[in-house]
Amino acid sequence: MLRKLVALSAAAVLATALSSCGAANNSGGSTSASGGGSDKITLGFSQVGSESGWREANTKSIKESAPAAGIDLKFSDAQQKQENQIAAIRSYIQQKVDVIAFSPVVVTGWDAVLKEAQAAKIPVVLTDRAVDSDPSLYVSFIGSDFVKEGQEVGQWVLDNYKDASAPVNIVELEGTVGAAPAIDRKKGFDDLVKTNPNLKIIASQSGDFTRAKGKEVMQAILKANPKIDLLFAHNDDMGIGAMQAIEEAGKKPGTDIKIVTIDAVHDGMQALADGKFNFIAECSPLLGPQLMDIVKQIKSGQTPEKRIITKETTFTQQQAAEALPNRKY
Ligand code: GYE
Repeated sequence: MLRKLVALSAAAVLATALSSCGAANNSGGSTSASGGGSDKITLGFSQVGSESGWREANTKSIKESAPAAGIDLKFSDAQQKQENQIAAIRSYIQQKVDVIAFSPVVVTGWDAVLKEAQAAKIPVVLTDRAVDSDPSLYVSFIGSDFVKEGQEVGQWVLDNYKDASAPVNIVELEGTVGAAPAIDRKKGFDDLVKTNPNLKIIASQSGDFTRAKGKEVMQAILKANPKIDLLFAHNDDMGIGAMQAIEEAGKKPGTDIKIVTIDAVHDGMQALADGKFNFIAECSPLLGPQLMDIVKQIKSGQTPEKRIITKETTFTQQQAAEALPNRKY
């Protein structure tokens, strides 16, 4: 009996191995139909770009978790351009992938391509960032609550300046114009900070979520404003770019100008542990395993939850020093 079972399961393993071989050959050679008789799932993923440490960790998480889940991944990087993402999604529709997932660079302008995917009966999963399209056009949306992240930073500012008698001059470096995390983090932060009339946002400009832009924009803001007390950057990378601008202007980041950010990627956590940043609200990029689970649920006929919110925390300087050795990204 036992021997028979072993033989049976060995045959099953062999059959699976053969069929996934077939799938690998098919996906390598042609762009016509996916599957080709195999049941390996094909996922087409359109990434925003490679603008930040967060994005790098997010890409790594997706690229590693697909093969681990036995999913065939087609990946493309849109270089922060919506037209590239739309072209990538259209190409996945043509290739008849099983599921399409993407992290939308901006909130608006997705209706047409999402309707094309729906007409082709290809389910779409949003990761990380939201769209303003009708929710019936996608199956599920996994990612953070960006308003909450902005509020967490805003609350730190409220708490740390509650006794301020003189005006506190705040600079805000916003993310990519029209992107969900830029809109929501600004709302969460500004609405809280406005409740204390001593806290003044004297400049608020986009640094496109990159280090280079963060530095360039901060240089100009520093020239125009002799007194800046605090910088809120919508991500660590812009905070690090701005930190360099502050140092080059002869000021001490973390002391002369306090810096609060969002993400908690390695370089941001290092700056926080070093006393150059003052507070970070975490935004986890490790969405890969969850995305693969959802793809499998969809393919097995289950209905995944419509909105899955990532769990995250916040870090002070001391907490960053403690957490740094065990961080994965
Ligand atoms: O915070 C930033 C990245 O959409 C949550 O995009 C993501 C943001 C992240 O460029 O670093």
